[in-house]
Amino acid sequence: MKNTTKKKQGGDTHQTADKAHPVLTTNQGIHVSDNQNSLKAGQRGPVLLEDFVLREKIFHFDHERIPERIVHARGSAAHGYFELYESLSDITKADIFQRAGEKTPLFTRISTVAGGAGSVDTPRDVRGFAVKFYTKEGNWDLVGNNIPVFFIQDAIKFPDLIHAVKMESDKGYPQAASAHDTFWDFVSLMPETSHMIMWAMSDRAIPRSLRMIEGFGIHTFRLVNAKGKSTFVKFHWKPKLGLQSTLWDEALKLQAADNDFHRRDLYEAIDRGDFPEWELGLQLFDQKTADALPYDVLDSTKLIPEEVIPVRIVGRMVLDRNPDNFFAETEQVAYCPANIVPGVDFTNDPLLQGRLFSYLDTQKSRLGTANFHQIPINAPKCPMMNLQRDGMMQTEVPKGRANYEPNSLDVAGEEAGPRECPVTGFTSFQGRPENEEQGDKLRIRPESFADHYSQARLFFNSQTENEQAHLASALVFELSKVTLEHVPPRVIANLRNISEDLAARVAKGLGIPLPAKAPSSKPVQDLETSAALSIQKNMKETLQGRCVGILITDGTDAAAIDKLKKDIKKAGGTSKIVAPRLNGIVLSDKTKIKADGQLAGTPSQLFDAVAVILSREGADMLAKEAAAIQWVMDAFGHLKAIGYTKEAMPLLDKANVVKDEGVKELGKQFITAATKRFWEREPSVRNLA
Ligand code: HDD
Repeated sequence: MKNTTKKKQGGDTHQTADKAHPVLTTNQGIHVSDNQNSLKAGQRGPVLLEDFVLREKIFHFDHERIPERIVHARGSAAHGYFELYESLSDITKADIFQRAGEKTPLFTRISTVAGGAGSVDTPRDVRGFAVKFYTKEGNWDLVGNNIPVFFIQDAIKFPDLIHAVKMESDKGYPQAASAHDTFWDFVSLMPETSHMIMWAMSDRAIPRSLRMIEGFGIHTFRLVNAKGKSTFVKFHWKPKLGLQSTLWDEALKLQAADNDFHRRDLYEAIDRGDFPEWELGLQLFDQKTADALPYDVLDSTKLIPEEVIPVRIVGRMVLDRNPDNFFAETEQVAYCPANIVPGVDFTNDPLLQGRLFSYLDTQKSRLGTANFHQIPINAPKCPMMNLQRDGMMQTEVPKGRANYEPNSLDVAGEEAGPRECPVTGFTSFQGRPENEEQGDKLRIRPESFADHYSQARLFFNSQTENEQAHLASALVFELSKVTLEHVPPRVIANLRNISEDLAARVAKGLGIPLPAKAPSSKPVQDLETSAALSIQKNMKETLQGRCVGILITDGTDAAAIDKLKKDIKKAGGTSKIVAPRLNGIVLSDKTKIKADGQLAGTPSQLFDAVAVILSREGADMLAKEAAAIQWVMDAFGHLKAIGYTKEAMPLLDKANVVKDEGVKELGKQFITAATKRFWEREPSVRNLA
């Protein structure tokens, strides 16, 4: 289906005269004689309406865009597979979890939430993490985020939340940013957002790479085995490259340096065979355990710390193929939390229940037809047949007249169509204890959802000192953009329930008095902290998946570049050469090389660590070049390792680089340093809240 330029059957008639290319045709298959000029009445005459080649081309172009997703409009995706490590047949009958070593194809899309399809990759935002498994029993979509909790508890608040965070409806800005009036107004009035706000203001929301984020299914789901026994489950994706984020100043500068930083990073990694990998982890627990927890497992603003219920690793996801076509695949893919397979089931989480309605509905309008499941990226890879018929853009051609059942057409020798199967068919789990509590119809939040602060406090207290400072500074930044003066005090009044220290730091950062504490409907508990919630405690000291920028210019020592590149490669990293000129850099041995990036367009925030290899003349020259000074200064300010040759010192001095643990002469020590960030440098380069 994909190859629209394929040859017609029956010989060579679809080949151009030079035989090098297939013949260009209209959508009706008519050969096009001239794709450069429209049909005119005479040489300089008007264009003729009868030019069907022109009309078809322009008309098709006019309709190329479809409505973007109302949320998660900007995303990047890849094909891959899931490989199971061990059979889970005792826990679930889902076919995908039966046989160790078996691989299931999948398509994963990672997205920002608030920005439009053309917005940048690196705003402060939650990242969507959606996986479509093409299992033998049909498609299973695990549609999660990179944060294990959500802003709200009930789906009825979702349109309000999204309206508040998206660009303000009168002004049309800000794009892809939560730092504005309406978002914080909403947050300040909705204490249930407290926990998620801690995550969204933490470094989780400014990831270094899509390959270095976790994914979470968020809701409590169920796994059901062949005997009908149910086990609660929370799904986790753990990146093999470890967790890593950027600093806020770095993220801001990345927006200017490369709008497509994450998309490019994912694409290039897969393209060079450096396939991103995540392990699938399960938190499994029974009803008794759920009942004993001090929070409700049906409440999506709560997580279960890994220290309380460990994450059992059961398989891995490898993304090993870029999409062939962005629109056909990444744009048209339609995930839906309601797509589950036998052996997986929902719970009564009211946020999940609302989601089960929303996705199919939005997709019918976004993709314009009830038949969007026929689009190749959405179609299951197992047999699919039913009696649904017709509708816009129907591409199947069902034979016969069996579009209803029961029918007895087979008695007359006709095709009778498919029938239900009680054995393999999906059956809903029976006996949810939550259902037994049912009584009157109520618009109410359960009392067990009422503690909005204890887990927010748990998150804040689980962060390192740096991370807490980043979080406080992020709140100061965001609230500084709020023009409604009554809103920041209300936010801080809520923060006082989470941490008095945090509230005081934010008030000080904004220069306003500490407001009275907001009332809390439940006493706030001091829950045991969880190291798993910190990024810094879970970063991997590695060059794998990381890139070192090497700044050179004319006269740079050729052997030094060569050795450094080899050392980086040996450590599993990649490197890119940056120079003031792209072509014809003349090295010490008079060889000429081409750089990977020109200095002005390749700032150091694009790299995880940097090296500066210069001749003395080169260093003196670059010490007068603002872009070079900024390059080094930013690397230092963003707490990165800096490797240097002695001759490069004039540039480092000009950039005020202080020789600390992260600043090393080129060699082994630099390679080790390049695997880390130097948090201890931060107080010397930045005043944090
Ligand atoms: Fe949603 C898209 C994740 C709550 C309604 N959502 C969407 C995507 C992700 C999530 C990753 C993008 C999928 C893709 O790449 O195409 N959404 C979540 C998570 C939630 C959540 C983790 C809470 C735990 N969402 C949520 C609620 C509603 C929606 C409560 C509505 C009641 N979400 C949508 C949607 C979208 C969507 C409007 C937009 C485009 C689409 O579905 O296909 O239906």
